[in-house]
Formats: sequence, C-alpha cells, structure tokens
Amino acid sequence: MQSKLCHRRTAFARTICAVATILIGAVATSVAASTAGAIVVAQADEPTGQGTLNTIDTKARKLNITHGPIAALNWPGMTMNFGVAPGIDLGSLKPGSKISFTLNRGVDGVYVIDAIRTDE
Ligand SMILES: [Cu+2]
Repeated sequence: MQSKLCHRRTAFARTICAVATILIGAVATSVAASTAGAIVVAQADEPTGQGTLNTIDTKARKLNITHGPIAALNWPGMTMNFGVAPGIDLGSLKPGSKISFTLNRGVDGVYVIDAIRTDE
C-alpha cells in the first residue's frame, strides 16, 4: 500500500507517505482508515510513460517500447521490453502506434504495464 503512495513526485506527497508509514504501523484503526483514503487517490498517480510501440509478443505478453523520460522513476528515454499485467488486451495494439502507459511494480520489484492506450 504505502509503496504506491511513495511513488508520488511532490515533496508534499513524500511527507504524507512518511506520515502514513508511521500511522499505519503504530496507531488505532480509525486513523488508519483515514489514511486509506489518501492511498486510493494516490493510485491515479502511478509512473506514466509515453512512446512508440515497436513490437508485440502476444504469447510472452511482452511489449518493446521506445519511451521518453519517466520523471517519477528518474528513467531516461530508452528502448526496452515491458511485461504486461494480466487482463490487459493486447489484441487491439498495433506496432508503430504512439502510446501512453502506466507502470506498476510487482512483488519481484519489476515494473509491468498495468494500463496502456493508443494516442491519436
Ligand atoms: Cu525504460
């Protein structure tokens, strides 16, 4: 839970993250419930990238993408492969498309695409 909140970029969000970490660990249920609302909001602020979809491996569920810088992760632009979360339909994607995507960090620490859309 708190890792998503910690992905937020602003100093304010990082402060909230630190406070939430303390509260979730130590304080009563009523306080934890109030911090839960902030965490739900933070999910809309996952790391986001934009780029060009180069290739689609439907079987392995991997996309090769040339993406621009991803500021939230301090990543420069690069060409790389991404895994895709279960439930994302790859059938409507086409090589060469301009795309936007969001990333979610799995339990193994590797970022996978958990949302993707084609840009006009
Ligand atoms: Cu990359």
